[in-house]
Formats: sequence, C-alpha cells, structure tokens
Amino acid sequence: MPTLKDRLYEKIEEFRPRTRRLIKEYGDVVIDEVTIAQAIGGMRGVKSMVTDISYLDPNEGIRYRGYTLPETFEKLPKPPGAEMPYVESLFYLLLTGDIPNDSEVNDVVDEFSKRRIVPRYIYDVIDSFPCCSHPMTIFSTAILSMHRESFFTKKYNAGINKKDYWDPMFEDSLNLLAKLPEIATYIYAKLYRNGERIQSNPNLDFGGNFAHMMGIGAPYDDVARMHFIIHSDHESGNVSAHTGHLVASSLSDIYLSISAMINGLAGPLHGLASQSVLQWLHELVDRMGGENVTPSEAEVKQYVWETLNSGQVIPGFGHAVLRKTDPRYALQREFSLSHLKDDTLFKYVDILYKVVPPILMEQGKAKNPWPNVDAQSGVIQWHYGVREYDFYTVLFGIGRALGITTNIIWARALGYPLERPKSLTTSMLEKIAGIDKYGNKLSDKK
Ligand code: HAX
Repeated sequence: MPTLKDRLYEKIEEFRPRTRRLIKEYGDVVIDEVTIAQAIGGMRGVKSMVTDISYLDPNEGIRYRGYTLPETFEKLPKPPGAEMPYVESLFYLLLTGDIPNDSEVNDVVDEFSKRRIVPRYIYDVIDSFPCCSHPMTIFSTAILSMHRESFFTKKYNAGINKKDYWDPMFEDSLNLLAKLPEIATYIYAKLYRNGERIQSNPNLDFGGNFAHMMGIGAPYDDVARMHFIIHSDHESGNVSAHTGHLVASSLSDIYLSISAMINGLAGPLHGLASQSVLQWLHELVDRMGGENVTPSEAEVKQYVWETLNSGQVIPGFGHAVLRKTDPRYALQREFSLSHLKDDTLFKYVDILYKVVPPILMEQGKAKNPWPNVDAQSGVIQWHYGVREYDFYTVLFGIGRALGITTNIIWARALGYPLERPKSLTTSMLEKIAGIDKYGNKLSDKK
C-alpha cells in the first residue's frame, strides 16, 4: 500500500504542470484590482493568494478540499465507537485531497505515534518560564526551540534540489504535528496542575491521546477531534495562516514558521477571541448574580450595548470574510445541544445567539453580525473541565497547525517564491486619488 508520502508525491507530480502552465501562458491575466480602502484597510478581500487546501465562501463557510464541514465530518473515517473522525484522516485529506480508507488512516496514526516523543530540552524550556506566562508564549517558544531539529535546514545547508524541498518539509511537519499534543498538555500540567502530567498513550489516536493526557474522559476525546478538525484551516488570508505562509516563503523551516503563526493567532481579534468570549461571558454571569441565575434577554441586551458603547467589540461575533453564521459555530452548537444543553454557560451562549446579531445590525458597523467559531468553542471546554481559558488559544493552535503545515508543504512543492507585495506612501495614494494632503483636487491648482 502506498504511504501518505508516496500518495503526496504522486499528487505533487500531477499538480505541478497546472501551476507552471498558469504562470507561463496566463501569467498576465488580471484577477482583481485594489482600491485605496483595501490598501489602507488590511487588504480586505484582495484576491492575491493561492491555496488548494481550503476555500472560504462568505455565505457557505469553509470547504476543505472541496468538502463542506458537514460533508467532511460525514465522510472521514472515525475511530471505533467515536462520534467524530480521526484528526489524522483530516490531515490526509488536506494533504492529498482524498478521503482516506481505514488502513490509510491507520498508517498516519502510526506515523504520528512513532514521532510523538518530545526532546528533553523542550520540557526544560517550558519549565524555565516564569509563572503567569501566557500559555501561547510558552507554546510558541517551545515550537521555536525545536528549530535545531529541522531536517529541511540540514538538507538545505548540505545542498538540495529545489524540486525536492517539499520532502524534508513533510518530514519536519509530521515530526512537529505529532509532538504538539504532548507539548500542549505538558504546558497545561505545568501551569494549572502543579506539573502533574499524564504520559502519552501510543495506542491512541491524536484526539484520543490528547484527551487522555488532559486527564478527561469521553466524550472529551470527540471534543478534541472536533476542535482540531474545525480549526485546522480557513484558507490563506487569515492572520495565522498568512503569517505561517509568509515566514515559510523565505525558506524558514517549519518550526520557525509555525511558531510565527502561533504568535499571529494569539491576538484578540483572531484566535485569542475564544479566551475573550469566556472572560466576557463570566463578567456577564457575575453581573447577573452567578451561574444559577438565567438572565432575561433584556438584561443581556443591556450588557451587549454597554460593551459596544464603551468602544469594545463583542467577542465571538463578526468575521472578515464570512457573512453568515459560521458553520464551525453551528457544528459545535449541534454538539452542545446533544451533550450539554443544560449547561448554564451554554444557555447564555444561546441567548447571545438570539440577542447579539440584531444589536450589531442596529449599530450598523459590523459587516457580519453573526457568531464565529470562537463564540462557542470555549464553552464546550469549560463544560468538560478545562476552565483555564488562557489555554483555549493553544487548542486552536494545535488544530491550525494541521492546515498551515499542509499549505507550507504544498507551497514548497509548487515552488511558490518569497512573498513580497509592494507598498505605497500616503502621498502616493493622494496623488492617485488626485488630491493634495489637504484634500484639494490637484486639477484645481493653478
Ligand atoms: N463587535 C463590535 N464591533 C464589531 C464587531 C463585533 N463583534 N465586528 C466588527 N465590528 C466593527 C469593527 O470593529 C469595525 O469598527 P470600526 O469601523 O469602528 O473600526 C466595523 O465593525 C467594521 O468591521 P468589519 O469589516 O465588519 O470586520 P473586520 O473585517 O474589520 O474584523 C473581526 C473582523 C473578526 C476582527 C471583527 O468582527 C471582530 O473584532 N470580532 C470580534 C472578535 C472576534 O470574535 N474575533 C474572532 C474572529 C474569528 C477568528 O478569526 N477566529 O480566530
């Protein structure tokens, strides 16, 4: 049976002529134009990146290799007795575009298991952090510290043909991904469990082993699988994906690139929102008099308006691309309705789902008033006992690493070059707009 790497190699060979043809024969075809608002406004909506791993439709949400989230969850193989698919099967899909069969998945499970041992010095790096360090800082540093392990860097320094770059990147990616659950749970144990860690179990799959090392029973293994799968990729333009891609484009290895992507994810407008949602929710719960009190919609509305009127955003709502309820939110909501519908915090989330969108519409600023993935994910973690919400973005980071590593391997395989967009000065923009710095039309000047 061909291994994942064999299959990937076939796919790369098949794909390369398509990219070469587009550059060579159709390189001058225009795909977009850029406005001044886009140049100043974070390049929102500018079509200038390529990825085949996932595509984000504003109304439909994410598709992984052409499959919607419900299709992905339906088609991917699951561990015996599990409700959610193997994380390893998702990785296979992202990397090759194919739904793996059981033996192909088992092969990836074995690969991850073989590569899961974390070098001793990484534990020392984690242990050397002062108390109260944010887990994302520790996570990023632990990953960065493994730069010395990079197979790509060794091969590059020894001299390697460009067309083979993808191969050591694949090896590095698997080596890193396999270790992330262990690194993350060690950070969790150090920060919140007096260093009492649970050793990994090589007989479990990625999600199952993560739940085991967190010390949480079923269905937390399915929660972990669901969480890592829905957070894995969201096309290339989001901050974490773009950061990982950008850093890798200078031929930085996977450790440098994934550490950088983790830093991008750690911002409150991006991955840290899952933590912010829980902080904000608990302020609301406290205000209402504790977990046993169910607030009225009127009370929640007042709290939402107060947040907005104090110049803050409502965490977990809005999106730079999506214009509908995030299917990642919907999927977690479905899980919550069947597993934790009586949870107090879930009831709050349910009320917010009704109350927030009309308020954001009335305020008239947010282009998307609907909830995103982060509005729901922390509440599930809280329910199963992961109550240290600083840790939530680390969970997001493990999932996101699956998509970013895949993107980086393919970028190397297709020879994507150093990324280098062009910037302009404000005066240049004014000149293009036909005005001077005071807003006078240049044509009006004598
Ligand atoms: N609450 C209040 N105001 C909001 C808002 C929200 N949830 N979402 C957008 N707005 C505001 C923006 O702050 C902006 O205001 P200004 O004009 O005063 O600057 C205006 O509406 C227009 O913004 P937008 O075009 O709709 O949204 P952006 O593309 O600029 O930003 C964000 C997208 C996700 C950053 C934004 O919706 C937001 O801040 N949401 C809350 C934080 C959050 O949930 N982040 C996680 C998003 C999902 C994700 O990436 N997870 O990792």
